Amino acid sequence: MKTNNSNNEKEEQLKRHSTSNENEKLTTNQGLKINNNQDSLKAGERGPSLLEDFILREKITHFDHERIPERVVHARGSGAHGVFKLTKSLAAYTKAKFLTELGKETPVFVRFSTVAGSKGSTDLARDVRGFAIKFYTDEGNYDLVANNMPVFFIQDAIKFPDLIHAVKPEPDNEMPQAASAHDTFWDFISLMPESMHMIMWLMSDRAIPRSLRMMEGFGVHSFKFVNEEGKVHFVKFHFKPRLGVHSVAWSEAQTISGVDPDFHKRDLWEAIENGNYPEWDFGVQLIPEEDEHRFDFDLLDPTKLVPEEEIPVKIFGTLTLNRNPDNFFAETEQVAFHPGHIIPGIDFTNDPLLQGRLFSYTDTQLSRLGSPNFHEIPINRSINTVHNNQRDGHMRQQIVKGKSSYDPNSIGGGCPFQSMMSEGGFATQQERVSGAKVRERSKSFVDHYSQAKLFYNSQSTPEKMHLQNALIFELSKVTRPEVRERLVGQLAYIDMFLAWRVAEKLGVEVKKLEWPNQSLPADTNVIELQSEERDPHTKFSEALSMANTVKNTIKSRKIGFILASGADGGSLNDLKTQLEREGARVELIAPNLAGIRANDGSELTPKHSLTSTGSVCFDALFICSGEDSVKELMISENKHLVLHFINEAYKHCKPIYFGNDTEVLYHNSNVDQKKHEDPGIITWEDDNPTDKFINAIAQHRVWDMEMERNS
Ligand code: HDE
Repeated sequence: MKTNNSNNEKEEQLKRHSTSNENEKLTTNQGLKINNNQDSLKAGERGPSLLEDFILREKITHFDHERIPERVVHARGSGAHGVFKLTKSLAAYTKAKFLTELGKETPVFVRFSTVAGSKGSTDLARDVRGFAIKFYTDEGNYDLVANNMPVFFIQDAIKFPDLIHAVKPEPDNEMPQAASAHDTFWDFISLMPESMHMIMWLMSDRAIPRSLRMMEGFGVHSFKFVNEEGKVHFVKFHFKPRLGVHSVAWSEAQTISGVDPDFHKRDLWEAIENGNYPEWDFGVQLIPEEDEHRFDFDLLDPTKLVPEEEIPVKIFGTLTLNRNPDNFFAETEQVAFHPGHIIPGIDFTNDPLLQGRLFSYTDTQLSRLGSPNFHEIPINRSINTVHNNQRDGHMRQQIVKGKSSYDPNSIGGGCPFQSMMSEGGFATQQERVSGAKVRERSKSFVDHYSQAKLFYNSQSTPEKMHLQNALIFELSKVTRPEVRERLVGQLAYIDMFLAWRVAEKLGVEVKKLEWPNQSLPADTNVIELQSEERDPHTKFSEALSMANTVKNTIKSRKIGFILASGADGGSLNDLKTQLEREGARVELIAPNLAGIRANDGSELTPKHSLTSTGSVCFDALFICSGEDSVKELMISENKHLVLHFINEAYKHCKPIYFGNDTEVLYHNSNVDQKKHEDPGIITWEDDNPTDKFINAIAQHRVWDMEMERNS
């Protein structure tokens, strides 16, 4: 039996397969040393190249085949290694060893992704994010192929190709890339009432995270835990980020897509390089098997969540990402997840979406990685040695000795043997199944709007506004009025005020659609609802709003200091020290990249120039003190760039701290008007400005001031 060394074992395993070219001689793939890598073999120095040139042919052939098909969905991804540590035993619920041995550390590889875009698309697309985790447990690989939203668009796997065809670029003109704002997506959705709960999540700011490190992870489906005694619990998996759940503004997301399309990838990479290891609390919602039918929705329906107020999430472990991959292709691209990779103690439910996924993932690896031996790629290898009678196939790595490759056999002494359950052999949990063979949807899956309403009603006022604006943005890109109108007709089932506001901007009417078995909300008085208060007739769940997330840390936040020569070195260094002590990162932004001499004679090196970055790449700004610095920032060449920087940060509700001597910048920017009411604006006049600045950054954004800031 393996112990806590499995973490090192996985690292060792990967190391065995990795090489470095440092101090090495160049060779062919056959290990032959090459003496000229600059010229091909020719008949005379100006003559034709020769077919004989095996070195040229080997190099070009390999290059020609460098690309493999990208994932049909989730093509754009970022990965990292890490460790899962169990802080509380789940032995009462599951026999999975990595969840029962207290303190046990299990190595993991995590891949985050967007769904719709191609491999080279922007990170900041409005989209669901994949959150796939491979646990290299001592009992075999366990994959939790999760998302950052707890529900899904469809209830049955047979609709998945339709959903994906609708959201992908349209077939005739291959547009738009990595965007749901187009006719085919909304045409499909407008005809799919079951998607509306997920649409609420997709139109919310959850779809434009500030960082992959600031997203929740959800297993989506109900799974089963089975303990040593065979007792079953339904389980929902959760990962809660220690830094809280935070997002960017939509107009910010669009700008980031131009300024830094690798924003999330870079953020994750840099955080890990800097030792700011992303961490999540691992939690579960547990429902005894006998309580399966106690809810007003079906636990097998993947368009429903279990409200945390009803079944609290209990925390049992920590997921930490602490090592960047050595090679993107070998690890992040070749990693192959599959919800069917499970271990004893965990089992599937009959969720019809999950059941379909159990087929899809191995199948897709065959076309993507090209061989049934994809499990032998180092990143996919279990830390247990694999023993079975499978053989051959493209690119087989393992050299299995012996004559027999069948079971039963006597020639090989009967090996390899099956394991009893008591020896860790996997046995599916027995479940009585009976019923007619039907192609039908369960009647218990029919309520499509209650939880969509629950989500919408649980949002704060700024979140509701963002959601509404996202719908207006997306549907304004839809060219067919009948599609827009049909979608508005769906919104009427969720919230009349929302439907009415969206309809108004789209120039369509709110016409209630008639769906079988769906009841419309009682006629709501639109005027009454304009107060934006929670609809008292609907339930709400605090856990669904990002307004209630962690807001007590500025760890790993990026603060831009805007300055020029003559900046006040003393105050700049004091603030920098305090922000860094709290875990934030400070980067200097100046008119150009030449060194800067501060007013105390110290030399400062800017990381960015005003033209090479944008306010969207920072969480907060400090406009540095120093008369000469401010004077230089105000010369005509710089002024519009600095003011644009400040005004854009202001519009996106970021904290801005104006140091001494910066009055002229303050007054020339848009910031002036409502300063006294805005906790995100700190100036030379404030008492304890540093504390106020730190507190404002911890709040992430002053979303409550958005209307004022943009009026
Ligand atoms: Fe996936 N999904 N999916 N999916 N999925 C893939 O597998 C599929 C679904 C998810 O970083 C593919 O290896 C079907 C739900 C993630 O490598 C493919 C259905 C959830 C990733 C596939 C679903 C997910 C994938 C494409 C409906 C959240 C990225 C490449 C029945 C719980 C994994 C691949 C990575 C990837 C099929 C629905 C999450 C084609 C048929 C629900 C995070 O097999």
